[in-house]
Amino acid sequence: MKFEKTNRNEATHALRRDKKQELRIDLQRHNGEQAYAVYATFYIVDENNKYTLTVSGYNGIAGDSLIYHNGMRFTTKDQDNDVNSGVNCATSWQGGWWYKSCHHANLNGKIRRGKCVWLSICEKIYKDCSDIVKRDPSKKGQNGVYVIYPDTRREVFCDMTTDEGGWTVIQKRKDGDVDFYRTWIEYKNGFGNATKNYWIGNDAIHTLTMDKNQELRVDLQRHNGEQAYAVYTTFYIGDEDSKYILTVSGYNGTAGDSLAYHNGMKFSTKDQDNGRGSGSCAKQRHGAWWYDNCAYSNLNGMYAQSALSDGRYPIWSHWTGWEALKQTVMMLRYKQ
Ligand SMILES: [Ca+2]
Ligand SMILES: [Ca+2]
Repeated sequence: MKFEKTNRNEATHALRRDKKQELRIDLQRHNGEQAYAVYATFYIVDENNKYTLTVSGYNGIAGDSLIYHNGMRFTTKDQDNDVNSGVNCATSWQGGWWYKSCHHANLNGKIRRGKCVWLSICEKIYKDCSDIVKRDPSKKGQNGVYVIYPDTRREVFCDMTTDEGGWTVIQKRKDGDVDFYRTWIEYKNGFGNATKNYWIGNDAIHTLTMDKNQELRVDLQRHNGEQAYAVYTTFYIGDEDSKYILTVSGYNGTAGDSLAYHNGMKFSTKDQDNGRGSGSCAKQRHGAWWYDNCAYSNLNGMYAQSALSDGRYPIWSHWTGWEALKQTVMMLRYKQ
């Protein structure tokens, strides 16, 4: 189905009512270059709910400029439902759209040379590290810090070498410079710095995995230098309302499966205990994780400068018991 200029939102809603439609967007630049974006999930609700947009499962070469609009209501020049309190985005950008503050995509806007209607093309905006490699193959093999936009602007480390590269690092620990014993809101938004020690943020992990088509790789290193890894063919977490509930399965690797125990668990922090056991596992284990009662893995635990043994440290028990690990990396990649 073509996605043409239209104000027939009722028809669009009716078409999407069964929530089983995919969306394809075809774009052409003034210089003739073409690109496309496909979304596995696309539907809007009825007028009473201002035609709120649900979109996810991007694939393509145009970049994901629509995810910015996910969850937004429709705005026209005579009805301002955007989240920009200063202006009506429809008036400012001469269109009708699921404006936020205001847009990354603006396909109903006035099309003029030099006016950007799909930001990820105009400004080379990438959803994740696999999007970077796919759209810019020269980055293959170039490990480092990149800017991506899974939900909002984030600096992350991209592993562009391991198993063909394209991995978005969501957790990284190299030393004790950054304190990981933090609050719910800090884990929600992310903290640290992309070169050495950081957590990308639970909202970002949710957005990155919401199409349920990501694999997870965990790389671990002991203080004596030994390394091991675990790969999971299925990894996604729910949104904040679900307490970022974890779904993980399909283990393969050398480290053993220390996440299986945490499958189906909610995330807990020192100030929000969602674990099923009595007491706060986040406090007992000095970290933040999908604790049950309590943990077989604890990669956000207290950093140790040597191979001390205690459940409060960053551990992966199926590999080395309660031995504090020196380095950890958790990273995601879109499954082909
Ligand atoms: Ca407004
Ligand atoms: Ca508890």
